[in-house]
Amino acid sequence: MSYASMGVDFADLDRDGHLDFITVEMLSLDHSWHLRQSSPTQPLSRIPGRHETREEMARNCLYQNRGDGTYAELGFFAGVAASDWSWTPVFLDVDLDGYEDLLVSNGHLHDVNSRDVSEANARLKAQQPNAQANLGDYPPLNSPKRAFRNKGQMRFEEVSDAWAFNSRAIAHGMALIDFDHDGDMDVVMNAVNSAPLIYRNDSTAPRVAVRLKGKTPNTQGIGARIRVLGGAVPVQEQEILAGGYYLSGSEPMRSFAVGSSPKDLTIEVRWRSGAKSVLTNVVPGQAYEIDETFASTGSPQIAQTPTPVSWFEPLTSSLAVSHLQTPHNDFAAQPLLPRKLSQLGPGVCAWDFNDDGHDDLAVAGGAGQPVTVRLNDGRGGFAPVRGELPALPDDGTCIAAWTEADGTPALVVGVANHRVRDDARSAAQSWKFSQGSPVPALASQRRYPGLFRAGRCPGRWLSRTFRWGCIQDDSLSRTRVFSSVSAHGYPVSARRGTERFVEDG
Ligand SMILES: [Ca+2]
Ligand SMILES: [Ca+2]
Ligand SMILES: [Ca+2]
Ligand SMILES: [Ca+2]
Repeated sequence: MSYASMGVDFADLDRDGHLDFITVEMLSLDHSWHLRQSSPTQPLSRIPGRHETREEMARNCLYQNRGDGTYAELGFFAGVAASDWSWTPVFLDVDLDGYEDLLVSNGHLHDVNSRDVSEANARLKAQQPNAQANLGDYPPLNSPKRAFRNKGQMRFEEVSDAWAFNSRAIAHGMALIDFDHDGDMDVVMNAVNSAPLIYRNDSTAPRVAVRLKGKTPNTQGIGARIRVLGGAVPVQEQEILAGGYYLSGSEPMRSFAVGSSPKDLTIEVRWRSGAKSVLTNVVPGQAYEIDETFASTGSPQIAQTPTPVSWFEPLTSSLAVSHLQTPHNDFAAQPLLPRKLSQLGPGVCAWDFNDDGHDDLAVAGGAGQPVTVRLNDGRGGFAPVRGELPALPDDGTCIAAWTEADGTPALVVGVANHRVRDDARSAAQSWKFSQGSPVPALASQRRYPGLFRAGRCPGRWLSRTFRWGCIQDDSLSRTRVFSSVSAHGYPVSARRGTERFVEDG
């Protein structure tokens, strides 16, 4: 979730019938600004599954509706993670190709996220304890307004300059109005200490415009949903809103892309009362006003929550494995991390540690927690392994198992090195299994087929053992296959006896 969530807007960006949405923040698209700015806020310690402590990002977040009550956050993937100090995001199909594009108002009178100025103020305060920080010390933030064209499939390209939507006036509110009555929505924004910004939409693509005449008291049809079928894409749907943008409200009209060869162009309106209007043989290039008086009657629609189909039976309680998560502020040591790495969760792997034909489960622990091994009884039950494994000195990361040539199962666990850095400590711990019980593998016995280890961050801050790779034996496969194993704990996938690991220096 965006930390400040300055503004929000909704649209079905991929035309799959489900509303997607964006929350905007303050991350800059300008590289030098990006490096100078940061929020002074300390991050929350995230508790998995608790939404009130979910991770907060100093950037825009774009949520794709999966249609099952969950969302995928695609800000970086979509190319809309940064739009400077933003206020109002507006989804508007500017080029009328059937897909809503994104416009963002931004800027601020004072760039109070400037770490340069904050640092200078802190130095001054150290020299002159009575000195007061002055808001005027922070320079104005005259960022260009931002436009992003929807390329489809949840990808956007930044087109602020190409679309001449790049004024550096400080703008907060934004509203849509068809000023020139040509059926497309034009844009107006306030500009602090100067004249408002008015952008005429010069798209020439075919369109139809729709206004609603609702029954009293909802005469503008607020909340009604308008669908256009047979236009530039099979179905377009928009809702008439009241307000919704930062201190701004738009004209209650909607514009739809017709495309070059419309087929059976139809407008459907689902009114808040449940009534429905259907208009067929719609002609492109026209503005339609649809009157609720002539709509067919109906009942208000109640959103149905899909009932999930259960394909699995949860066995979590029989595992009796709880992850120990000790809060840690990764950003204190590495302020440029995009997100925390200390809460990725442990690796897991399945292997038959007692050679009874049933794969057992091993889970790497958090800092201060041992690796947990559960033996599978083949009937859905899991029992603790005999013997104890010691607590890990830092977060367990990846975990992998194999069976040695003499038939002895072995287990290796990566150990992170970011809470208390100790470069002398081993980056991995390993055990062999004797009749299903773990026995520490002494250094002299560590006959890893080879282990490749790698850090996750450049430099020394969070080095070592966040990712491993498996390199298959040349002599067997004649090809090298590098398979990365992330800290999320994807198990190493290799046939018994064929896996070979290579350890870096
Ligand atoms: Ca969608
Ligand atoms: Ca578009
Ligand atoms: Ca217009
Ligand atoms: Ca077993």
